[in-house]
Amino acid sequence: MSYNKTASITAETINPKVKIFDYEPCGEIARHAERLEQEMEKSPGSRPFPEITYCNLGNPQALGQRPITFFREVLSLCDNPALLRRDETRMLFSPCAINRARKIIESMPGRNSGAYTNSQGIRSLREAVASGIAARDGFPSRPEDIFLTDGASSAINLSMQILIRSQEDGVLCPLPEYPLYSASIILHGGTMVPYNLSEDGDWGLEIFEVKRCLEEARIAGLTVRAMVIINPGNPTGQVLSVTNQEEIVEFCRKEGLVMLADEVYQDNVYVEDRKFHSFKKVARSLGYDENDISIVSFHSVSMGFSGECGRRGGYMEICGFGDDVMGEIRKVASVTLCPNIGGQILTSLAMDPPKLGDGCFENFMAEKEDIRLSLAKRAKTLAGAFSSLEGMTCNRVEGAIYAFPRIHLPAAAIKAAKAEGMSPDLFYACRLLDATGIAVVPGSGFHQVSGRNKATGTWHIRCTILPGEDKIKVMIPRLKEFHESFMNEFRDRS
Ligand code: DCS
Repeated sequence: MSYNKTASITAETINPKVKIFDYEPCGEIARHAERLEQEMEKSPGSRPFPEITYCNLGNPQALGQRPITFFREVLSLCDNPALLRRDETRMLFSPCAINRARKIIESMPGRNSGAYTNSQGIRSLREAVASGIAARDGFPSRPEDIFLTDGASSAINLSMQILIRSQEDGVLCPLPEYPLYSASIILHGGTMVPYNLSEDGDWGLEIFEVKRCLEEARIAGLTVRAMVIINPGNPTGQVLSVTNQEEIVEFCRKEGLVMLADEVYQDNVYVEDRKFHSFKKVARSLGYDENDISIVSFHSVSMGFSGECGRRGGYMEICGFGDDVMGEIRKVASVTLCPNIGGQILTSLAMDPPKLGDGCFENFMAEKEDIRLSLAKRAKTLAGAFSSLEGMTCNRVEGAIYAFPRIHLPAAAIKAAKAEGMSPDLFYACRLLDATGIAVVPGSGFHQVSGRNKATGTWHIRCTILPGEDKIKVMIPRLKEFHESFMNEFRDRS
């Protein structure tokens, strides 16, 4: 590869913040998997497995999840309104998709899906989202408070942009964390203040731990401005209890922290004894309104039953900021002109889906429930399979789309990893990929091992539960066979 050392930008002169962060779900293992895939294309049969199973990303449709018919029908009609004037359309599309598409087309600038829209998103689609939130929570929601965004990622970045003034500003984030947070905080010049989730307590959030981290950060001179909570959790898969959520709300309110509630997995809950409750609902149920607490909630069409992550749709709802601040946020949003229209449409459909009495309600519900039930089955099967392996323990996958088992690696494996200049979990993940074609993310990619973390020295992998049930059936014996041979190779022989 050629490069120019005298170029006006080099690895030495690039913005140093860019070099500090890493983003492991698309990192080392993903690159290695792609290399293997190319190699296998060139020489089929060169590896002892037929294909790469990409369990490193939460990418539902890449792993076989089918899109919801109603969503795709509405999207196609919005993109091709000429179809609405043709007779065949009534045979090919459901009447409720046709009606919804007509309504949406009416509200698009120039009745065209290729125009810039309001920077906050099309008003009628924000109304749909607000009405969906109100129906979900039983508390009002206003379209003025909704920003439609290109996935939750852009909303999270925008929040960091407006919150972080300097390195002295801190943001509390869970560990293990979803690494978008550390990346975004670093890029915006702030300081991440990690708090540990408790693996022994089903990855629950212990408020005394958060308090300890907040106090330490304040002593170190930081102004802690916000607290990130991911519920259901990534990579940890826990669903917080309402009591726990109430404690968190009380804590943020007393400490004057903005709550950044990442709720992108709200439709991915699999166990009977846990239910998703939005933080806004919990705060309102406690009697707190926007004068008492500021909450920014994030949601997305990437996960859940829609799984439309490549469409880049999502929203944030901002409650408890003054009008002047909202004006500044609108200005920041306007710099990128507008979120993409397909994502806006999908977000409105996911939050305001067909209702009982609409022609396609039954079909929509059947497709949605099919996906949820199958994911629940896969969550249980994979967590069970990991737990059954020697030296592995895996907490219940209550929600989200990942199993996060802990591996108790033999000392010889840790030594071998060091010799290769790798962290032990990366070493394990590389070996697993080479032997089975299964790509997972090493736990250290979620910064689960930090200097302050009492779990230092624990090793994990994150494996998505998204491969279809048939694929999982094939994956598990391969996983077992690999693990046994790995443990035999490195077994402590003291
Ligand atoms: N928040 C959480 C907790 C996430 O897990 C993700 C995606 C996002 C936000 C951003 O999603 P969108 O921008 O697509 O709405 N999680 C990635 C992951 O960990 N693997 O694949 C996707």
